[in-house]
Amino acid sequence: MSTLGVGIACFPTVGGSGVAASQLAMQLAARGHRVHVFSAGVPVRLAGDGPWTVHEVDTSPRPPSGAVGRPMALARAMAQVTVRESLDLLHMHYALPHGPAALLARELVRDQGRRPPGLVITLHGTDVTGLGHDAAMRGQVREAALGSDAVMTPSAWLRRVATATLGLSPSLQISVVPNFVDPEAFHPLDDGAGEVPALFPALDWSPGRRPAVLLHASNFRPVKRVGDTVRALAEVRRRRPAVLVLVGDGPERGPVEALATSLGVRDAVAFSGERRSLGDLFAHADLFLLPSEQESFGLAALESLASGVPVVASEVGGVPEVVTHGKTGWLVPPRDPGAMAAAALALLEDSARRAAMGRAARASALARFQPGPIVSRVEEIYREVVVRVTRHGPEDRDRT
Ligand code: GMT
Repeated sequence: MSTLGVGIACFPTVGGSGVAASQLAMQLAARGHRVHVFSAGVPVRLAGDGPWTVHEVDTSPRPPSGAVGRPMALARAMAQVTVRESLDLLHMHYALPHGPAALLARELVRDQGRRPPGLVITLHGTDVTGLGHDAAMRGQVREAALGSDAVMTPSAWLRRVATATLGLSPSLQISVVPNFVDPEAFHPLDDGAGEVPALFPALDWSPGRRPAVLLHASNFRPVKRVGDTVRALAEVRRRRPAVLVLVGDGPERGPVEALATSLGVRDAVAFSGERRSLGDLFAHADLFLLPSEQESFGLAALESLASGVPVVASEVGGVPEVVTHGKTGWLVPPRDPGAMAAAALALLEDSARRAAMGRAARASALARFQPGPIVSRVEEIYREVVVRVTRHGPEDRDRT
């Protein structure tokens, strides 16, 4: 089958949409497609030098929380590369600012008398659940979805919410394409506590005495409620030794550290910052905690499942499509660190059950979220778009 020229726009930072986009870029490049990534920097998870090209553009490095600046620089870069490299389509990850930039890029290409690229957009989460509720931004998100030739969401839950929040026609096709995980990069390990002890050198890590290791990874935005992992840790430590490794960075980093100090658990919390490679840290955790207020999918939870580590998560959004309550993890009400601690303690105190859940977690990740079939589904959508755009021009969607 012929290969495609694909432009991917995403955030370079550690958040799930940038990670998902980077993984897709790498998989597509490995399948021989010509991949061009547009981002404010080299995305953290775009591993090493591969057969892709990164275009560093002056644009938003992370999901915007307020008004979006003019997306002109990104639009110009995408239009230029589309023409120069004969790209077939542009795939936007997260609606703003990428969606409006792509619409503009398509016009710039058309103005040059060249064939405009197909536009594909993945709505990832807060672009709908946050921006979609802001009167000023909702219109832009809606325009981006309606102006695209294909729309994807990572969960069926987000598809429903996007349709309702953006006032889209129920007949508008939105394809559910879940996030995927590389089972080689995230896999179970059985060789002790890996690099975690070095994060807590004062503790006794000898077998039988080691503390339980709780892990959380995110972009530390308020929606992640990272403070609840610290509150849960404090509860767990009333009953047994435990530490918490916090991976990532973002606006809540300072307040979370202050909370750990005020709860008297600062020495039991390690902030490992943003990292390119996470697999070993995940595999050495006993439990992964995801106390989000809202979550369209929960890519970090999936990475934990692939690592054979059960997940204790809020029962919100698309999380139940990823974590099966009682089988691969435990779902608790959001904003309830006490419930999260109780679930964690129950699993930590029943090591046979936790081990069985860990095996089920890995099996579920392998059965449902391997890259192969999911990337093939994306390719299928791309090809449909290219055929449609070549035959009829960019889709003129029903704007009612
Ligand atoms: O919506 C966001 O917060 C941004 C995005 C990100 O960049 O972190 O995360 C979303 O996209 C991920 C990849 O599809 C999903 O795994 C996350 O669940 C989703 N975050 C939320 O819905 C809060």
